[in-house]
Amino acid sequence: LDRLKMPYEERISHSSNAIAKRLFKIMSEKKTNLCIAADLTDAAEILNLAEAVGPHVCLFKTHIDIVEGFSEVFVKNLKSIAEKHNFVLFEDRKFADIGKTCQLQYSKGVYGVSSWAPLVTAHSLTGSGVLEALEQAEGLAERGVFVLAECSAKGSLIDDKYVKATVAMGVEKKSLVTGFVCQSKLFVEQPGFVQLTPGVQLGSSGDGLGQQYNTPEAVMLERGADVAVVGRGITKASNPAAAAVEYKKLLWDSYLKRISN
Ligand code: 5IU
Repeated sequence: LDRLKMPYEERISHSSNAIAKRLFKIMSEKKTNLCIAADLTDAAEILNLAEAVGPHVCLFKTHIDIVEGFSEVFVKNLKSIAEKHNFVLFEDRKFADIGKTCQLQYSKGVYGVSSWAPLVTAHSLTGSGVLEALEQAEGLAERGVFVLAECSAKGSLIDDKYVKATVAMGVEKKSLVTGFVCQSKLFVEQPGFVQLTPGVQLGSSGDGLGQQYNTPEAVMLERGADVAVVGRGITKASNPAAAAVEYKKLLWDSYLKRISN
């Protein structure tokens, strides 16, 4: 079984996680494997971005703690745009504490992430108790976690042993784990898991703060991405909707090329 050769819709039956199944279905239906990193700090601008790029993305990735103007109404509006355009809200929280603390951070506090984001990220650093805790927390009935296995930043301290142990930990918890955030083909024989790869931008190799970029073709064809994350390549474009269409097309064409040969 090689996930890289398998169409997304065929992978639904290989997954044990409700959000991975939903994601594969959305990707096949909308013909997009683009995740937008909506790293804007103004709540109204985030909603405008969601309306503009919504038809072209499968995932809408937020860092809710950078938003100025957060409110219950903001969440309600974001949820309704997600429903209208059929994409999944994804809070990139990168949980990294002991399980109990992560559980509280996920479900309580100002943001109440577990009530509106079906998908979040977590580090494996503190062990599988984090996954256990996120699974048991109150919140949406269907939920998924992307476990962070590799980082796009220059000088990341993650080594090979950590990467292997992370994938093993995630595979053990397949009811909850949607997939892995990584930069290379780590689990080609596990078609039920999704590879999410950030660090994608055309015409730039980095941001001067450690971020390293690859092209859409490179992440899809050489690095094994299933879903590519694009932030500033779209948000800083003069026309974000047009940029989203361009990235969507390049990513989808690369996917079609990959499964056809
Ligand atoms: N992100 C990365 N690299 C990683 C991980 C997360 O860039 O290895 I893990 C996040 C950070 C940001 C988005 O929210 O993905 C990338 O945004 P740009 O395309 O603007 O660099």
